[in-house]
Amino acid sequence: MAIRTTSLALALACLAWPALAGERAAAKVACAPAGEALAWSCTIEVTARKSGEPVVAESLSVKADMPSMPMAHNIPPASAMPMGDMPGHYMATIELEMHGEWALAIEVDGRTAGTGARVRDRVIVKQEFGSGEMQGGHRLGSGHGAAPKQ
Ligand SMILES: [Cu+2]
Repeated sequence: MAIRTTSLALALACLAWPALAGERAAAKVACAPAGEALAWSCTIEVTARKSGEPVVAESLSVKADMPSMPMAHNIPPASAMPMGDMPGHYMATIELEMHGEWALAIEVDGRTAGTGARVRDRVIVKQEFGSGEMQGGHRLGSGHGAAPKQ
């Protein structure tokens, strides 16, 4: 019973969150092999969901986990660095432990480039990581519609 009450309180807190926090974030992620096995170099583009403005982050981290293997991996979050003078573009190197589908939890705290609205959010982006070349989460040169699941 106590657990039920807690989850209800959390659900209400989540509903109230966007109003308290200003704008929510959207993220686009593209990853390429970084040279070492299972290391990936990812570019992350963060925008405010409503206005579409780029988000200038004070902090931005990426935590990778495998949706199909809860508790199997515990990879520390990687911090992302801003890319040159492109507002809203960041770069992070993530080191995974195996191929397959990973969920990247992108935690961002910052402000939009134009109006300076506060953006503090957590965005989950799922990506398939394999040995082939990828773009936008899809394998290139694959004859099939979807990459095989493990
Ligand atoms: Cu795994």
